[in-house]
Amino acid sequence: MKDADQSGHTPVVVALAGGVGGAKLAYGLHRALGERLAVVVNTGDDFEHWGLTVCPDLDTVLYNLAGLNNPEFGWGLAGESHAALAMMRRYGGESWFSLGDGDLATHLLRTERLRAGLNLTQVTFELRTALGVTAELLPMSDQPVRTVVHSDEGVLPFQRYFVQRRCEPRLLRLEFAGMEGARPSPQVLAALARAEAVVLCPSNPYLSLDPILLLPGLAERLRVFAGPVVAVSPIVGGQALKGPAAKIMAELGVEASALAVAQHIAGRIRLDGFVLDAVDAHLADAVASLGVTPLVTDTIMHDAASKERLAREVLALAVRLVRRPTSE
Ligand code: FO1
Repeated sequence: MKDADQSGHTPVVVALAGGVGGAKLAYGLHRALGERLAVVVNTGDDFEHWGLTVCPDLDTVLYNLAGLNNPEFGWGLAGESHAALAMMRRYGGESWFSLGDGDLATHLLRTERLRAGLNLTQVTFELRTALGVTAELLPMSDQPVRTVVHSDEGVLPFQRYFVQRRCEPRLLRLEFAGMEGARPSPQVLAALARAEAVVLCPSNPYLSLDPILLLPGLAERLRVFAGPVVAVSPIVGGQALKGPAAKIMAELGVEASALAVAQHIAGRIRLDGFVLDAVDAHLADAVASLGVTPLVTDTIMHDAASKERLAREVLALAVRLVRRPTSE
């Protein structure tokens, strides 16, 4: 990988991310790369709420990159008030999804701009620019894809399953409605054309990464991508650092382990490198037997310094994995 691009606007790393775990590494990558980073974000979690278009994963990455996120939850804004939510509750309206007052402004503006005819990529550009985020922030597609959970309690739209039902119903299978008609946006394809490495952030492989990787044409594009493709495990010691990944894997009949994550991703795309936590060091040989170079390190990101340190280790792995011409 070359050093910083002199033109100043060309991202050299494309990161694929979902919610909180992905946003943490995206923050570290942003500190390391500045505007040489493009983050492609899952939109399968998006939904309509209070008549507004809400994009939880996009907003989680946006707020993290801008340094505005709630440090406790990882999603939402720091120091939020909830006056609108309280009033909605008094009216007997929908109050299961905790929208803060500041966050509400994001959804109001996004919805207004979408209704004015902009697409989600254009609106997201406006939002991230206004918040001073210099990395490209790209929804995976401008066509709606909606994650639908088929569970033992019936069919649930994603946020109803995740937030309202706290992932309690047993997951039978996932559906990504609209996937067949969706395409990676031109900006995503342009970012990949400029990129020298692709990083899969430690996001839920089933809920957050699959919607991106299953976009028609995306896996094929990654297959011919010349640079290294590196992923970071969201599973540490058989547990998800955040969210229901381990529970979902068990329900899908897959052992919740970093190795299973590597196998899952390597089944979708060409994977060159995989970062797993020191507590999972015993799985490194099995990862290597998949033809994937393992890197064992501390993957827990608890502050800005640890996010940047992990990001720099991931980038160093990618540099090591740049494929040399066979004559060398
Ligand atoms: N997650 C919750 O568990 N409860 C909430 O009430 C909630 C509200 C919320 C509001 C805005 C936003 O951008 C995200 C929010 N999230 C909430 C997180 C989000 O729904 C999930 O973490 C992701 O969709 C999964 O990646």
